[in-house]
Amino acid sequence: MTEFSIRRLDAGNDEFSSQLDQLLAWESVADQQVEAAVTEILSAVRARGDAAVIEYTNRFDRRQLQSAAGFCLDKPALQAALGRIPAASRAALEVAAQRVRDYHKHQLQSSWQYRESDGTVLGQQITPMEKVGIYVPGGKASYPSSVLMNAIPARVAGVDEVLMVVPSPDDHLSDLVLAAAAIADVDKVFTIGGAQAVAALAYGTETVSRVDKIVGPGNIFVASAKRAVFGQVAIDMIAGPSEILVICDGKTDPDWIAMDLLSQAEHDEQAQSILLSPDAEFLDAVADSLQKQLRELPREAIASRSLADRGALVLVRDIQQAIEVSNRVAPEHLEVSVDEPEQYLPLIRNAGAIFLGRHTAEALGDYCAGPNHVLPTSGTARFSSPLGVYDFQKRSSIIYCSPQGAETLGRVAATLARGEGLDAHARSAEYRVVSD
Ligand code: HSO
Ligand code: ZN
Repeated sequence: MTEFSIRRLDAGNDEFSSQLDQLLAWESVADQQVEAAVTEILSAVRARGDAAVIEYTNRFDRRQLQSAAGFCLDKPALQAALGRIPAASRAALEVAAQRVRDYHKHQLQSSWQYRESDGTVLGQQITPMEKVGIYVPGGKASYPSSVLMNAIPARVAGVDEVLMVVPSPDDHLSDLVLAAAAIADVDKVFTIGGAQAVAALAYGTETVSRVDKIVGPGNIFVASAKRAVFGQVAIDMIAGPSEILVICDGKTDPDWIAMDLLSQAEHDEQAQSILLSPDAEFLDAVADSLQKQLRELPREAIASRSLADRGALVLVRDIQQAIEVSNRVAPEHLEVSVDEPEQYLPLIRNAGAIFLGRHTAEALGDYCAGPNHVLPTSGTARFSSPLGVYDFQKRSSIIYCSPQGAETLGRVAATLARGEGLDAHARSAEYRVVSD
C-alpha cells in the first residue's frame, strides 16, 4: 500500500496565487540526447526508406522483420481482429464509434460565396486533406478509444486515406486497437512506432505513403520527431499529461467526485486532479474517500503519486471564485457538479471540455459521449480547441472578378503597389483597368 497525501489550499490566502503557479508548473522535457537520436533516425528514414524503418524497428521493438510486408496490415487483417475480440467489446466500440461520428458530423464546415453588386464573387472553399497518419502508442497507453477519437473526425472530414502506425514490441499487438481501427475505417495499419514511424509518415517510404498531417500522442521520441517534421507535414498539438478540475458545491456524493479525480490520476504519475469547493467538510470527505478508494485500484501506485505530486483540494469562497480559478488553470477537463450548472457556462472561458451536472462523469467523455477526448492540456485551452473535423479540413479563398470589379480593385491595388515600390504588381492590376 502506498502512502496517501494530497495538498490542501485555500483560495482566500495571500499565497494562493503563487501556490497555484507552482502547482501548474509543468515542463515537457526537451532532452538534447533524445533530439540528437531523433535527428539521426529522421535522416536515415528519409535517405533509405523502408530499409531504415525495418532496421530501427528490429532494433528498438525486438522484431525480426525481413521486409516491409512484415509491418503492413490491410483491411482484411483488421476485420480479422474484429472477429477475435469479445462480442461485448465489439458492441461497445461500435456504439462509441457511432456516437463520436454523429457528434463530429455537426462540425463539418461548408464552403460559402457571396456576390458583390458589380458581379465580383468572393468565397471560401473547404477541402479535406488527402492523407493523414494517426500515431497510436504501444504498450499500456495503447487506447482503442483514442483510435476512434483520432480516425473518425478525419473520416467525417472526407480525408481520402487514413493510415495508422502502432508499434508492436516483441510482436505484441492489441486486437482491441486493431478492431477499433477496423470500426473507424482506417485504411492501413503499419506496425511500427517511435521516430522511425513519424519519419515514414512525414517523408514517405516505398511502402508508407507520405501524409499531410500526423496526429496522436506518443512518448518523448515521438513528440520530438513530430516537432522536427512540423512544416514538412502538419501535426496536432503535443499532448501533456491528463488533467481534471472539478468544481462542486458539496452536494454530490464524495465517492463519485473522488473517483472522478482518480480517473485521471490513474493515467499517469504526472496527471493532475484538482477539486474546488466552498464546503470545507466536503473537501475532508473527498480526501477520506480518495484514501479509501485508491486502495481498490489496480493502478494505485500511479494514481497516488499523481495526487501527491500534482493534485489539490482547494477551498474557495463560492462557485464564482471557483470559476475564476478554473479559468486561470484552463484545464483539459472541467466538471461542474452543482445545481443548474448551465447558468455558469457564460463565465467559463478556458477549458478543453466542460462536463455539466452531477451525473456527468468525465470518463463518459473519454469513451462514448460523442465529443473528442483529444483535448488541449497544460493550460493550452487558453488558445486551442478539441481535435475535430476542422483539423482535417483546409480553407481556400476564392476571388472571381467581374470586368467592372477588376477596374475598381485595379485602381486601389495599383496605388497600394506603387506605395510598396512593386511596379509589376501595379501594372498587372492596371492591365485590367480599361476605361479612364
Ligand atoms: N482521458 C484521456 C483519454 C482516455 N481516457 C483514453 C481513457 N482512455 C485524455 O485526457
Ligand atoms: Zn481518461
